Amino acid sequence: MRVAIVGATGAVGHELLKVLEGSTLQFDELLLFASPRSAGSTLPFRGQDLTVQVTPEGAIDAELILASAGGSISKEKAPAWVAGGAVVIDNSSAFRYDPEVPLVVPEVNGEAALSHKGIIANPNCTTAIAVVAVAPIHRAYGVRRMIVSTYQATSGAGAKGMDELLQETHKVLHGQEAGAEVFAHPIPFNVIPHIDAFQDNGYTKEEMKVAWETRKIIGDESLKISCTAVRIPTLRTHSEAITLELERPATPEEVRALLAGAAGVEVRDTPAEKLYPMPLTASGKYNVEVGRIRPSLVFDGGIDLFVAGDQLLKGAALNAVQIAEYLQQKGALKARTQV
Ligand code: A2P
Ligand code: 11C
Repeated sequence: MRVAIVGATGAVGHELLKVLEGSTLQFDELLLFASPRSAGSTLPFRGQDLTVQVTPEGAIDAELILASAGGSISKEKAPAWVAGGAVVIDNSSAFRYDPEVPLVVPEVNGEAALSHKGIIANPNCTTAIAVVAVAPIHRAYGVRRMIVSTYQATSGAGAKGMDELLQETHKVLHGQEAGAEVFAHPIPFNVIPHIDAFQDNGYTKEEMKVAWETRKIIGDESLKISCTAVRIPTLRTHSEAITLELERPATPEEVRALLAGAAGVEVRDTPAEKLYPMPLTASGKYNVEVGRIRPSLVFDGGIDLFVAGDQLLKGAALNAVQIAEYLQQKGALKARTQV
């Protein structure tokens, strides 16, 4: 079986290579694709230097394609990849809201991946990180309303976003004025409540993605969700303050015990020892850190919590590889000759 990464040279692409190195996914060959700018460069994988190729116009000779080159590339090319027989796990938002395309976080709705028609969508990073913590609470106590405020790292805007943070911070520290190309305003020493385009309802698209995608993954269209998405000057890991109104009241102790047994979660909640979720400790981790679990002062029986999850891992590359591992474990990922 051949696996291809489209967008291999990007921030998520690099993480896909690292996650695949340690993955249980069985495959014979890894093919790397990016734009013509990177053609001929090499990236290390399991002791070899693999050459990056130009993404072809039509089909790719691989059974599994992990796409992370952005929505327009996926929209344009994924139909040809599927027609060529590949299963596509797409990291972009191009197909997430198509009712025919499953939107999957394996810990929450892995079985949805089995009904794919060629494309499986990987969720928005902010959403993936939130649902790992919220879905078990929803199953046990019924979430009625969810209010989210995010603290999103520059990695959400890809390698160029992380570069802008470093370069512009360097400028400020050397007495120069910071500029902005990737972000709407200079990011050093700032917070920017503007991620993706503003919508007619006053929310940004990033904020609406959290609402649309959480409902689709959890499978409950009645869930009311409001989000404020904010970019902060960190390199990686998105953090989120989440308030939940519940159908059945829960205590912090019950929620802590529930999440201690939940897949993909690390409960980090000992405030007396200064232990709570932070980008500093969550970056590079596969599990999403969850802490500051306390009773809501607004919703009786509700819960407030804080999560921090590596945007490039659970928010992107790791989740994509976990979907592939799930498909293979279920016998749903086969060499094309067997299809
Ligand atoms: P390249 O490095 O050659 O520009 P990020 O999200 O970190 O910005 O990464 C985007 C990824 O998408 C990179 O691997 C980038 O390759 C790739 N990419 C950008 N434009 C294209 C394109 N037209 N065709 C294929 N890959 C592309
Ligand atoms: C950000 N969450 O932090 C965005 C990036 O829907 O895949 C991911 C956008 C998406 O900028």
